[in-house]
Amino acid sequence: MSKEELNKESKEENINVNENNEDNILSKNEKDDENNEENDEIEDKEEKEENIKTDLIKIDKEKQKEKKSKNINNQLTKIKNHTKKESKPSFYEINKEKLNLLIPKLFPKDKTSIQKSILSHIEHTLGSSKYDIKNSSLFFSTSSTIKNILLSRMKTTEEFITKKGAKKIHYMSIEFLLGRLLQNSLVCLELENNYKEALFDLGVKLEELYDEEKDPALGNGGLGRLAACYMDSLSTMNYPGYGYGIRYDYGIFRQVIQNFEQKELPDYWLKNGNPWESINLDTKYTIRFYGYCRDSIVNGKKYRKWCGGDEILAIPYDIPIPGFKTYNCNALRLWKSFPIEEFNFDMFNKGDFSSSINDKNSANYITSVLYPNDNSLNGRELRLKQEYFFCSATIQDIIKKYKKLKLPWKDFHKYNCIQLNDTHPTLAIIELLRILMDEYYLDYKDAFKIVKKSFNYTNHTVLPEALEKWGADIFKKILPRHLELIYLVNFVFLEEIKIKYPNNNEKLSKLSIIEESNPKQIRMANLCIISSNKVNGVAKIHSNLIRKKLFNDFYELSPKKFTNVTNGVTPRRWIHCSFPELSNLLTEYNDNKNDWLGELDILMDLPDKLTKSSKKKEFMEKYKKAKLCAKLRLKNYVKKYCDIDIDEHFMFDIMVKRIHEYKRQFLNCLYCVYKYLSIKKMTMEEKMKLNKRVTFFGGKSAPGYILAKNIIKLINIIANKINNDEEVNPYFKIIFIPDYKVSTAEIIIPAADISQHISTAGTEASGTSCMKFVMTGSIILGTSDGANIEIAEEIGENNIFLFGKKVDEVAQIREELKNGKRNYISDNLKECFDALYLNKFGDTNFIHDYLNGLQNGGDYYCTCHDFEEYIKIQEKVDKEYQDKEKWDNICFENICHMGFFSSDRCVQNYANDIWKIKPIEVPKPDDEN
Ligand code: NBG
Repeated sequence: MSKEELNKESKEENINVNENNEDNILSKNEKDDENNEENDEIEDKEEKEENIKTDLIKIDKEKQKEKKSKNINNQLTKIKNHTKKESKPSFYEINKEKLNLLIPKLFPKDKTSIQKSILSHIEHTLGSSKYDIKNSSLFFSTSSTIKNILLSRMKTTEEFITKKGAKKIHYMSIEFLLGRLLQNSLVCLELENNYKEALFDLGVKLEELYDEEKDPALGNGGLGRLAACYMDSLSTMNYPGYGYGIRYDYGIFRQVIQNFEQKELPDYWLKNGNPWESINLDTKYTIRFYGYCRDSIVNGKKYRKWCGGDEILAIPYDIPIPGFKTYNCNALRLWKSFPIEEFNFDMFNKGDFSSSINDKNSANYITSVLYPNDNSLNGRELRLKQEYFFCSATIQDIIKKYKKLKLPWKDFHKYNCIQLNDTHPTLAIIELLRILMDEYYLDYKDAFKIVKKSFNYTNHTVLPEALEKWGADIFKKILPRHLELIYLVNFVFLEEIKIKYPNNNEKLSKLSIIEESNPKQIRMANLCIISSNKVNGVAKIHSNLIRKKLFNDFYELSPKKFTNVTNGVTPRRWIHCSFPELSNLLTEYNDNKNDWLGELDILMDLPDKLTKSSKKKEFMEKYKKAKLCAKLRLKNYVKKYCDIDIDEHFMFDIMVKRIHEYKRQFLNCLYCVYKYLSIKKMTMEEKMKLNKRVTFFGGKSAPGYILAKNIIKLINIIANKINNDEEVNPYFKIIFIPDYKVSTAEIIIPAADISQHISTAGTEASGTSCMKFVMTGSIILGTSDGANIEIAEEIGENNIFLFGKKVDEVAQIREELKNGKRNYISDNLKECFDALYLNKFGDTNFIHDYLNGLQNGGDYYCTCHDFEEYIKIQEKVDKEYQDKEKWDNICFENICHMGFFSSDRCVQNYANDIWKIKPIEVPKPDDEN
């Protein structure tokens, strides 16, 4: 923009509108819109009138020149009225009667109609040849038959909840790790067996089609997967809710292991299309970046306006989210960025093709790639743009829907509740504030009241490196108006604090949204807490740490704001889909009813029922076989993808999660070193008594996280040595499974006998895979951290292997280390370190600096302090596994006591305590037969 234009733009604008008040939902801008529409109409009419006038005058001249203009005016009024009445009826109005008959019934249930429907999609949706039908097209067409059902249910659900005037929850998350959708959808619709049969009749195994689906891996780890589980449970529990996120073209990278190291490859999940989404071209929002702010005068009052800069479009892709055994089907709305104009034709015509598509490309970049970071911040400009992009689109969408209700602003929170899944969607707070103040002219006090009543914030980490902070300088450049508003929120808040704590600068600086560094930093969590109704942690211990440590000053200020909702996972995916043999068995012995999948607590009575009816033994025999199936599945997978043979009769010991220092894969790795060195020293007799074990690792490291990548390399080097040592490999093997993601988790988790969750106490906010492992029949070897603690409470301390320093002890050790106390290194640990220093497993020089650090006060995660206890508990595990019957029994009892960890319970907690929303059951839709 030229200087002149800028000056012209920045001149104060003088607008006159009627007195605005909060109850007046139509504000100036809207009135402007209406006025514009009215003006267009008037112009149209005027044009018509003009023509008619001329015609009439002609007639007049020819026939009755003496007639007065009065008559003409009469005529005109008539014609005017006539044009008004002539407005065209809508498509719906014309076809009202026919529509229900014409829209085909979309619910194929019997074998033939399922087959017909699939084949029709092959021919007509895909345009494939029936002479050469591949599994990939069968997958797409099968999914399309189901998507059709879900789409119409999704529309019915939306219409129904709008008609009922229900309050809705908008769940905002920058990640949704959905996993494959075909099987889950069939399970929800209770059509899995029907489809199995229909396809089998055509010579196709449904399971093979499941494998054709690419994982929509639009997340990093626990946070994104939790969002996906909550979407599933919201629909299942009939809560009116929407998910809002980003439709990345590239989700998390594909991990391959080359020369023992992680290599990242792009994973284009949309390569074969996505049968589940539908683009909604009727909905488009403009998103602005950069630009400047200026004053404008409305009704003699000064308002701010954000102008100039770049604009791009946000267009939604909707994915229907079915619930289990319900007609309710919510929508997950993922935004994709588009350029406002396709490309610059002028430049193209002048032959500058690459510049002509520059704008298009830079708009497309915004949603092209997911940042591959878990529990850490990547403070890049593009990431901030992604955050604002999806916040602005979401808030505009919520406002558009609310405006249709024609209700006053002050009631906004009675119809809408917005949950922030961590701080990444924080800008939604400021965006709502901005729109209310700058576009609807509410004053700050009223606008902020609405904001505060509408938002809630879930914290997912206490790790300082993961707490989002953004430099004020980058904000000023990209989001200048938002920066002004953040300063305003902070100013008003701190004024209140000054009254509450006079002359207390320390308090002010701790509570402030702004960290007074150079450049100034914006603390997103503080902004969230100040602007939210409720703040929650994700497990008891974590919520307490938030209250007592991380956000203690805020907690003291408003203790009631802080609450806990312990995480959970959906039993549909994590028991039924991932371990069908177990699921079918539980159903069989639950009087052939699978209601437990929708109400996990039902299983609580199963052990007693089996004992009473003397069926326990029979059941346990079948349970053993089911577990073997799961282990064989993993064995085959490992053979296929790692080319290593393993014995399914070994104990399967599994640790799969993102690689992170706090999760302590390194501790497990050291134990593997210790175990190897011990076996090497054993006599044959001693070896014969060993509990045979395969230790599995899996997980990705953030591409820039050097230490985590070194840990992956170390695991692979040690595994290579051990697996090729014939003195050791009959008793012990190590497998690193590459590219851990939702679909591989579904194969890996049910195969475990023991699973490891060994984070330093006080670091893992909750953890959710621990729940999946217990639900599918393995025992946890873990620390007193995150959800492990509550799992122990539910299943009993004797049914879990807990070890290691507790959270208070960790704090004490850290204090001592800080004060220069030497770290405790046991003889066993020293031996392991020495083996690594001497490169006994291969070249492990890359880890030597880390080892030096650990011994010299750098053991922040207490790996060395927990090592001896870890060895002891591992020995206990080996010993107890010898009594396989007892082991299986514990696993089964544990499965039956996991009801609390169903995500259905979680959404119920959120709904009752935080969102204050009620379930609304959608009746069977008209268009289903
Ligand atoms: C993760 C925690 C996990 C927790 C999930 C879901 C982030 C920032 N946090 O412990 O590390 O289970 O969130 O709550 O990814």
